[in-house]
Amino acid sequence: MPHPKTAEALIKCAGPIECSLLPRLLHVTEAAAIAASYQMGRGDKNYADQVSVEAMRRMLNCLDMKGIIKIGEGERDEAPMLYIGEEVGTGEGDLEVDIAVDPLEGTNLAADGIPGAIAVMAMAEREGLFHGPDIYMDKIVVGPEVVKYEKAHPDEKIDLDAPVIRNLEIVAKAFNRNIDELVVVILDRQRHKEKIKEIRGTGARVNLISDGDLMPGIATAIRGSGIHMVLGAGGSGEAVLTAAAMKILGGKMLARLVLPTVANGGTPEEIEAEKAEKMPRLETMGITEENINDVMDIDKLAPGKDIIFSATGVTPGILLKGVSLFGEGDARVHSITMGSSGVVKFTDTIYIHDKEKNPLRMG
Ligand code: VTB
Ligand code: MG
Ligand code: MG
Repeated sequence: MPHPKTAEALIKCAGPIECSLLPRLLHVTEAAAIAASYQMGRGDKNYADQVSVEAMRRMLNCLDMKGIIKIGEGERDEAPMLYIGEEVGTGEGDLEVDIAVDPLEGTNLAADGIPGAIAVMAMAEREGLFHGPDIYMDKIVVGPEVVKYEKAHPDEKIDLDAPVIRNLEIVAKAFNRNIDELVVVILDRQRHKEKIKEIRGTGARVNLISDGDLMPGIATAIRGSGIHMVLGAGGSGEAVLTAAAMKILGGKMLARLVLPTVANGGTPEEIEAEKAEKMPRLETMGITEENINDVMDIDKLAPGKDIIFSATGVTPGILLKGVSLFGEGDARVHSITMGSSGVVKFTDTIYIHDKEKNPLRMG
């Protein structure tokens, strides 16, 4: 019998998806990131996106599983590949998995060669990931320290609708520090103007970013990252991917669907037009005008018990380095992969075709 607290015990409690697919998931995001990296800084975000989608799809189709894309590149008629509902994998074996992908998260970042672009995906057993519509989610993301604090103080809970100061007070107490020592990450968007003012009003420090609030969300669950909270509305797919990682890492996340026209202050006509276009499809997913505003917690966003997650850096970011290219396809890539058992791997992979021409290198 292994000691219950050893890595051996963790590995043995991994579910079938984690056991069979976690090592392969790494290859999938690595391939997408390397493909994207050849397009880095070339100013063509659509092409960068396209090559990562193609690479991710090719790799996914090598995996022995019956996979269904639940969060993907869009509806079938607008996305030729990795569309919502697409079946991927060889179809061999017993594994039935639901899949969330963002082959190039931060297409602008990649196209402009600036930090924070990643290739990212998650998998779980059927119905293990919330598969909502491709709209926005408003969210709040914090790390496991806060979960621990809430357990000890049941009256003090992070609340999506509470004033930012209330939530930051809880985070400050959880970290045993002052609010002005905390950092909140939020997308730099007009729709967040008031929220940014409110955060600054608490004395907390703000990290405004142009794109890519998924890795900052994950960073809230990693001590030493210097990020304590992520707030604001962004893509719902990115939010579910964040939730998959936070479920594995034991963090907390609350989120609520919101139509982009509503979040971005559209006119009543624009809001009505978006509702008319999107509500019928939302209703087929059980989302109605009555429940669209419900707050979802991590168990609703990522209910799976056998979740796996992988992200590979395209350009350098807060947790991951970018891709380095050594010539003729040889590359070095940095990733984080993790699974529900509790394993978190930071990997530094080198792919070399010709060892004489490109001997293994330290950096
Ligand atoms: C966010 C952010 C993404 O889109 O989801 C954002 O995390 C939301 O879209 O990196 P808007 O640009 O409409 O605000 C990204 O910036 C790009 O996918
Ligand atoms: Mg995308
Ligand atoms: Mg994206």
